[in-house]
Amino acid sequence: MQYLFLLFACLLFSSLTSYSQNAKNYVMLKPGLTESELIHLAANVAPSEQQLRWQKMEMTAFFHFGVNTFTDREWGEGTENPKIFNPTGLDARQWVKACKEAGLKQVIITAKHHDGFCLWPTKYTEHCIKNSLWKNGKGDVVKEVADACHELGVGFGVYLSPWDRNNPNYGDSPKYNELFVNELTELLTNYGKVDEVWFDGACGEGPNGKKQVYDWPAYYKCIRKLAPQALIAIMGPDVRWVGTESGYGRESEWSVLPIGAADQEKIGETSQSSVNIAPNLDCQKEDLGSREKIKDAKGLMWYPAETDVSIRPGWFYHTTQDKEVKTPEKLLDIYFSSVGYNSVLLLNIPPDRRGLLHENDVKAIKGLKTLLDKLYAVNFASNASFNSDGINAKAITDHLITTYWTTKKGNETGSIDIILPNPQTVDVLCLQENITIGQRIEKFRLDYKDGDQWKEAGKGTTVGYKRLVRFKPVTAKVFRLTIEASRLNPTISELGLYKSPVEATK
Ligand code: FUL
Repeated sequence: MQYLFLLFACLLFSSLTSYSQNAKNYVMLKPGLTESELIHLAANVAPSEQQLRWQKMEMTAFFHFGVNTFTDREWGEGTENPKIFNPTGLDARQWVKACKEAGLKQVIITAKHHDGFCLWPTKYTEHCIKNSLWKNGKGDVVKEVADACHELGVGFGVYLSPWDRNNPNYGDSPKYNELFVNELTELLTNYGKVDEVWFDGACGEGPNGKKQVYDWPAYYKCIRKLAPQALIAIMGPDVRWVGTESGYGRESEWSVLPIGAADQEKIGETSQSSVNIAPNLDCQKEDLGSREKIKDAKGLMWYPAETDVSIRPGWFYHTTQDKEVKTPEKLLDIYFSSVGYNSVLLLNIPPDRRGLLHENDVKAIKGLKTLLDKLYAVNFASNASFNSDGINAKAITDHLITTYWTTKKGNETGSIDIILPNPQTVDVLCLQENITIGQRIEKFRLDYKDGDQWKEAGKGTTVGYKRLVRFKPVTAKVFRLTIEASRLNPTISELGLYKSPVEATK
């Protein structure tokens, strides 16, 4: 049910922050553009440097940890006795190391969840770790996680819940906003480099509950100033919620989304050189960025999807769920439907009451890594020869995102024949576009030659940073990728033909 709150928040959300007007990650549209002019502009919107770094990580981790771990709850009320927070053998290095070994490139710790309990010794509330029994109140979980990340070369992010059920100032908007900026300031100044700030949209205050008006522009300003490298996710302008908490994103996933009239007005209220917005959109809609969706846009921005899902039924650790940890096979399926659907996976692995990732969870992420290593062990296209009506097909297996195959000027369709040295059995197609110059492909198909006949193996719509298509295993020597529709000359940076260790069920 929590996702409903995220949805609710997404619907309400629209705000401003600062970017350079020259940044390519958005464009404002003049009235009177033809459809083709608009589509070409859309095809040239590209990620910011931070967004590109983030997208390339593919898999990241969430650590939900706090008083709920000890009360066995998902949403604490803020009335907990801080003394209950007392992990018996906390080892944040174990968390980060296990993630790193599983291929997860960044972690996000719930520095404060809705209960308001802070996992760092903040000056601004007594509902925090300094009043816990753990390390006689001298501990700092945020520091231990940050230090482990910096030591092991893993990205570090913080989740700070705007909804705070403990703080007496919550609902007194200016006072709470000031407190929230103070909390952010502590997190962004005392823990070294922070790579992502994750703002949750949940708020369960009932109709007579406290109404807090969040000062998003002030929060963003603080982050941009203190951590310019950090992405602001979910209730923020850099990364959007994919719209589910199941681990399954959408097959047609555009990273370029429309900016509507209301958002455009807000842009007008800010300085010309430093504007940006998070569009007001319903993240759960099936289609967010097709031609139909962007045709009346007032602007366009790069706003990619993040797929958050827990490895267990709950976000926090509960002993009763030790046997409900997702299997490596299930996690692989999720990988195909998140990373493979042009999104970044944010996998929650909640530390237990000892302050460790549970053995079952570690085993599951290790298992996922083994499956991924098997999947990517051989790219059957890597020693193929290519025949194409376009340019530079040899770039599609060079592991570089910025070198790519494309079509001759003005051609929005094209094809590449992939001729393997020997017939091989494959059931996965991996495609990547050169998103550093934009997302363009709208429709593609993979065929294989069976005798004299071409037969379809798989097909899809959008590609973006990465698109994985699973199909029934086919054995062939000659394959053909056809780009059937694109917003501008299509690009393919990388192409892979693989055999999955687990066959698709559909
Ligand atoms: C939701 C929250 O209410 C859950 O507790 C969890 O933190 C999830 C990631 O976001 O909105």
